Amino acid sequence: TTIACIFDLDGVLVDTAVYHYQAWKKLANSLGFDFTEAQNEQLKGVNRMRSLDMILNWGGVTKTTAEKEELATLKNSWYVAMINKMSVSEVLPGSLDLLKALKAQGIKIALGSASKNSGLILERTELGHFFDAIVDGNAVTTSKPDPEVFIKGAELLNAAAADCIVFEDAAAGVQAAIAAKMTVIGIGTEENLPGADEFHKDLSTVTVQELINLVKE
Ligand code: B16
Ligand code: MG
Repeated sequence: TTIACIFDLDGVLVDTAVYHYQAWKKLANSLGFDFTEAQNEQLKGVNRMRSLDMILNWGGVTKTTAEKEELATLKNSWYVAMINKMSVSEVLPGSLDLLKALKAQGIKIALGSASKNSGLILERTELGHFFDAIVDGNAVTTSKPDPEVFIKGAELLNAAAADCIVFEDAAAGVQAAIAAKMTVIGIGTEENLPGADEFHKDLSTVTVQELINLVKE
């Protein structure tokens, strides 16, 4: 078997959750309510408009569609200003080594992210050249837990779902990978990521041989 790997971006390859948190908090505060880190956890893997809906709901605030578009644009402008200053130092432990090892063995690599800002993040962190295919929030119509993002990634890599391994840090993303009938490595704990096939704290403990064995099973 030849395996193919599909990586989530935020929380797996880079740590952008802190920037999402700061930008959403600023927006919530401007609307007169607070936003906690626990709430931010629930937004992982969830797309921008759906995240805004959840936040407005927590704050007990109702907005029109046009107002929501404006609020999402405002939050994104703050977020983009922060990720614009990102550097290679913000690549999470083990990411670079695993990507290099996969490349060295000729294993195909795709991105499967909900973010519409993946291009800028990959550029600032200098990870873009590793990917044979990029599927992000600009390329899909349905959000995780829908499997669309991973199914598109596999198609672009010319890989069968059964040969694909997804790396995910969000419950919605693990569910999406399961729905796509792929093997999924949870970056986090079994408690937070029910249904994943294996769990790792970060990519530093993942080996290519382990991935090949997982798919052969
Ligand atoms: P943007 P991932 C997701 O990225 C984040 O986990 C989630 O918190 C964020 O709301 C979403 O991207 C959309 O991001 O506003 O930049 O389009 O984890 O799927 O790589
Ligand atoms: Mg993620």
